[in-house]
Amino acid sequence: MRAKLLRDRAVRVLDTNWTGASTVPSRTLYPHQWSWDSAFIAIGLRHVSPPRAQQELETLLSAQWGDGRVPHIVFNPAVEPAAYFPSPDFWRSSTAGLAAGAPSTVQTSGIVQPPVHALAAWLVHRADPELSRSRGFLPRLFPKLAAWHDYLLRRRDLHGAGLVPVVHPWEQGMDNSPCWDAPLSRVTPAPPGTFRRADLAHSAADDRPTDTDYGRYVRLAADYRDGAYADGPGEFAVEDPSFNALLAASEHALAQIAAETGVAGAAWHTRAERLTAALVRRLFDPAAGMFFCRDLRDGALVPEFGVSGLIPLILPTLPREVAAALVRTAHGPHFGLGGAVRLVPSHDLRGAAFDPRRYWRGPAWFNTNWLVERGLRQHGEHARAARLRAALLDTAGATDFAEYVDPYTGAGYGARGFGWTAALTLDLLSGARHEDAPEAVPQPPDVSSSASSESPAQS
Ligand code: 9WN
Repeated sequence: MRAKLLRDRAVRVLDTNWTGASTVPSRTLYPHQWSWDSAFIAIGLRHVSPPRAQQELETLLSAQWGDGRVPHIVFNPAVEPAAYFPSPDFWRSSTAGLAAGAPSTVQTSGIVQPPVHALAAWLVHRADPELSRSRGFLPRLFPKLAAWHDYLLRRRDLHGAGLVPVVHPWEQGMDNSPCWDAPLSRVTPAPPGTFRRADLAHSAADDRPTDTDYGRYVRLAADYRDGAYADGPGEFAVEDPSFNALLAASEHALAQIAAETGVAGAAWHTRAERLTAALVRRLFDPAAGMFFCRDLRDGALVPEFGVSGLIPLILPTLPREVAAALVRTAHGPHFGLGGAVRLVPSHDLRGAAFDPRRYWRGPAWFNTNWLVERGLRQHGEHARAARLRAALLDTAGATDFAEYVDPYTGAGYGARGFGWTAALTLDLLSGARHEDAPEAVPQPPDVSSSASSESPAQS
């Protein structure tokens, strides 16, 4: 009965946030369509309305740029520009993004977010394969998803190291993480009077990034825009474990999507394995038992324990000892899972920067916890996964689907009625999700660690 009530409440959130073609993360704080939010939202929506889950992804991908990038925000023209900053007149996608193939019919941002979409598309398909086939869902999405991954691997991997760097903290999605402090400190902030934040109208300043950091976000985005969104060596370039792990998981999903549409998928599995090998080689620190970010400006690892470093646990063929180390780290003093905390914090409980309520500097988020839960199941840690699942469901219900929570007390912060919190609650509640239990994918013949950005479609 409690589960039924929680499900009904979560469905209501998604109904409230539905605009007719996609779902906003929050009616107040984030009134447009966000890229990785929509992927997580589709994963939950598939249990309630597979057609809407399909449409969620289709709407996002209809705003894809000619060069393959999927923008991090698709703006709703019916929403007043002042409701969110940076607004369309900041990004100027249809003019500044012309050379990169930005669409002319819709306004978008020019940066990206983590590539969770192929994974989401595959899970949405699995929820109702008949409907999916009758609508030609995967055959229509497949070339777009393939172009999206190709953009990342070909245009972004400028150093040929086999991993995709992010060029703005907003691209990685954990915007204000202490992992960005050192690489971001080199960026000269845009002067305070040159932009007007909209987030502080809906959130306490103490919970949000500082004005100086906001000035740096603005500077990086404006410089990228003023260079016509061309990818080249910029002021900020960081290889991040979560972004690349999500890409690898989505490459595995793309292999399954390819096979479903009648195309041999092995090449995408191979590319996923190369990404997995590059992640371990470049970002795993065996002594710390943790993945760290690598700052490409100085080539050094950033030794901060952010939750991003636990996300590679979702990868099916992570070496056994690496997966075991991550499980230990998640349950050790830095993250406290199974002990001091209810949910995995976004940042090191022992770190100097830890703050239980400031944006991405300590609070727990539901999408990262959902990924850790999936990773625990992936590596056979079913009892631990079940405890985390129970804590997520309790906390989502108790906070009215908060955007993020204090990892110790579970007190909710940020927006309420938050899209992915409700959607992932639905996914965790659904018995059917076990059909999608992560499986080991067949080991491809060549798992050599040599980096390649060759498109499987061309090989
Ligand atoms: C900037 C929408 C997004 C999430 C991000 C989260 C936050 C935006 C902001 O909200 O970022 O993209 O204004 O702070 O950090 O992960 O996708 O929910």
